[in-house]
Amino acid sequence: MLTLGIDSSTQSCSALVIDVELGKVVAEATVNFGERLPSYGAPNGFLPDLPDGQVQADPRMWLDALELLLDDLRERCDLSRIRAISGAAQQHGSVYLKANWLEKLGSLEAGTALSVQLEDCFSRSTAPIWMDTSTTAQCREIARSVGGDTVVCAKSGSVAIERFAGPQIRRFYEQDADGYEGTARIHLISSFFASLLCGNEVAIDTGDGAGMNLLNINNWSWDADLLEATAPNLGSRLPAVQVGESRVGEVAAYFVDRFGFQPGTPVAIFTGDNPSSLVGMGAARPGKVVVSLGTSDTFFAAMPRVVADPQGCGHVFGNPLGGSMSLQCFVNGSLAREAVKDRFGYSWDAFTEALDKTIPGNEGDLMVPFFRPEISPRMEIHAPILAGRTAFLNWEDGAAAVRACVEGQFLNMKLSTEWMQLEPETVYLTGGASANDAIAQVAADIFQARVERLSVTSSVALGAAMRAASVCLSRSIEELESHFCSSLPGSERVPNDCGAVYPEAASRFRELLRKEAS
Ligand code: ADP
Ligand code: XUL
Repeated sequence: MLTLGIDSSTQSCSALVIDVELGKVVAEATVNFGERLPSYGAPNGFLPDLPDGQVQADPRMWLDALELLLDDLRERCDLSRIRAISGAAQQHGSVYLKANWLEKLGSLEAGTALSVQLEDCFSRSTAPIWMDTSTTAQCREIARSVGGDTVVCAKSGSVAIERFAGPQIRRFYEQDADGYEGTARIHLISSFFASLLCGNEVAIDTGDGAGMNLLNINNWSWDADLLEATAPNLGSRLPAVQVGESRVGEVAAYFVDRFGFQPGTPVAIFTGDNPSSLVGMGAARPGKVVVSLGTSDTFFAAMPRVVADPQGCGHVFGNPLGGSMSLQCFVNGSLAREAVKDRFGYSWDAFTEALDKTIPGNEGDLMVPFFRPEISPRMEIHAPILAGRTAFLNWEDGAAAVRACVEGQFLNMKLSTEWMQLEPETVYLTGGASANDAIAQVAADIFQARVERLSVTSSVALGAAMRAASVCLSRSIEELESHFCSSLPGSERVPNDCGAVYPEAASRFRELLRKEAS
């Protein structure tokens, strides 16, 4: 019995097929946007260097990637054997569609690419994604109109925040009123994909929906005040909201004809990449802390009760298996590690060697590794802050720079997530950089916790395949976790006794942040 999980992330689109009965991964495929679709001019999955902090991507690139992905996958696996499908996407990105989308969706023809058939359906040619920081004014306007950020946070689980879809929608409405008027439907990337797959309008789930500043987390429905504060008649432009345990349709004829899926294959609602990873890491019930080292670094956990971040940087999202989850997102994740790596012309092996040959605390060389504006904490800077020896300050010591970057990232993560009141004994690592043992060791040392990695590395796609099995085929989550969420033997990292090194480094780090902010 096979199920398919799809993950449309920032830099790539991936798929995982699992055999639910045998407890095995059957096939995997991944399409990197920059490598496979260079004509979209998005080497890291978004259009570089747009003005005013805007970060956007062409949604047709995501459609082409989905088709390449399914073509690759069908070479490895008979897609007619798939019995259920679900998926996830990078959170917060919004897709703007005209009224003709609703007609086109139901009449897609297998002979022509999705990107071509849907070309006329976009009322906004590029979609803002989670890295966008252009909406500070709109965040203020929304907060002011509902009674302040405390109210926005109590309603939506987060203060009004730049990358969330609501402020992005408001900016579109303000800057292009005609474009907004011509928009019949606004989807999140996850619900856009689910709608395509079903050939029908599909709801937004509570996990991804909570990343919009529009959903009330107390009753999981659109909040009338937030809708009104964001843009006129917004409610009529949004899909419905449903919980993560919803079956939302059957695979559309387009995918049956084009890729050989079985007609009638059920589809479970899609969610955000982080909520999906929560499931894929076997962490959907409270007790585990997950750190994902992808394009963004994220720190998240299922929550027994909802607590809000007093700094206003953290979030509460719906947990796809019920209840809620807390999450903190760090923009300066993999791209910051890559910036240091590339500055010294290192490979990942050389980067790892640099970590191995330097010592905890980095002999005092410390970095606030923000190469682009950060959101946890909010800081409008474009270059890292350094403190330490002269060679380090002058970027002449590659090894020290590498350690300072990685230590700075985990010190910041530890300080920024104190509000969640979690003192993990084990941190579960996932995402592209989690395979790196030297990075995992720094995480263990700074959190003073065991670090484990799972055998399946693509936790977002795995979570989607598991949800498909649970929602559409009634398989128990406990059983799925026991098959798919076991630790990779030998991958555990145990913390070194670092004495007062990191508490002291954390105080110096906090001081550097304080000075920069003042
Ligand atoms: P996303 O899902 O956000 O698109 P991934 O979780 O797939 O991202 O992570 C991709 C990132 O992983 C790359 O940008 C790269 O920086 C990082 N990465 C890949 N291999 C290594 C490695 N050996 N060490 C550290 N980072 C790595
Ligand atoms: C979470 C966030 C990112 C994106 C992309 O709030 O903005 O983690 O989901 O991975």
